[in-house]
Amino acid sequence: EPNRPLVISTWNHGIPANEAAWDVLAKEGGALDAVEAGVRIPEADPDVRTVGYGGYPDRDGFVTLDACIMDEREQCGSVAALQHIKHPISVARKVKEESPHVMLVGEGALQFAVEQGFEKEDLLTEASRKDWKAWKEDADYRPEINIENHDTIGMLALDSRGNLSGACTTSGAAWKMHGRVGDSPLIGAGLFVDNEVGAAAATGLGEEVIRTCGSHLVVEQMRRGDHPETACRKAVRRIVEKNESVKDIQVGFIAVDKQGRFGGYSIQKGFSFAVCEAGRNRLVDAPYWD
Ligand code: SD4
Repeated sequence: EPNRPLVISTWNHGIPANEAAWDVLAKEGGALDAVEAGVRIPEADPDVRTVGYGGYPDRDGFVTLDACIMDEREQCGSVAALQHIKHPISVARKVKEESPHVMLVGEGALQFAVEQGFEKEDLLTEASRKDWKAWKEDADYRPEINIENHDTIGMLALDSRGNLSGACTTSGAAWKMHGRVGDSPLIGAGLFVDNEVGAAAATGLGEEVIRTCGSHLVVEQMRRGDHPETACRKAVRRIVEKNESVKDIQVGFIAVDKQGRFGGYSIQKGFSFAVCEAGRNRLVDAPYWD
């Protein structure tokens, strides 16, 4: 018997996000609607400083958002370096459904969003502006591990019909260079779904996930028969092998397969993911390489 429906997402902000996704799944809604509804929760929450509204700006003070979404037909949509729109995941879905393209960036993505009826807003909250000002005092860019135990939200759902979808959304690395794009909006890096096999998502230092095609790698390992946790561990191992030292690098993966088995794995201690199955939502500490 496959274990479904099921939803899994990164970090402790995954708990309230899973609840919103579960509301959709429990009513026999589709995985795509579930993951969109789910990640919209941290996107709108000003206290989540790494996703959407209230997210940390880049080094020049601009909040620039990255997001992508992928469904059970392996159709996908993505936006990168998008400003002024609170729900980049919903713009990404519109790119998938209302444009002939997969990915829109920067000004063009904003233009498309406005055409689609999204409202332009100021996403830089007073709290994030203050932290940015404090950072500017010595402007030291050093990606920190597990900042406040949250980062990107990646979410994967298996619905009651057995279909898989995924979503990934972030404000990216705090104090990044203006124009920097991370792994989160890149299909195959921050997110990948193959409805015959499984789905995977990544969080952490995007540059490392991009250079290993992290989420695609996890799905391909599952295709070869690996359990989702083993598949995540092998993607972590690849990153570890490509770096002389991973002491200052954190990357975490989550994955779910077609049977509803799931798992996660990270380089460092401290990564957790939220799983909701049979209506029970809980936080799991991921195993790690160390
Ligand atoms: C990214 N994975 O943009 C995202 C989130 C992050 O440090 O800020 N990582 O790389």
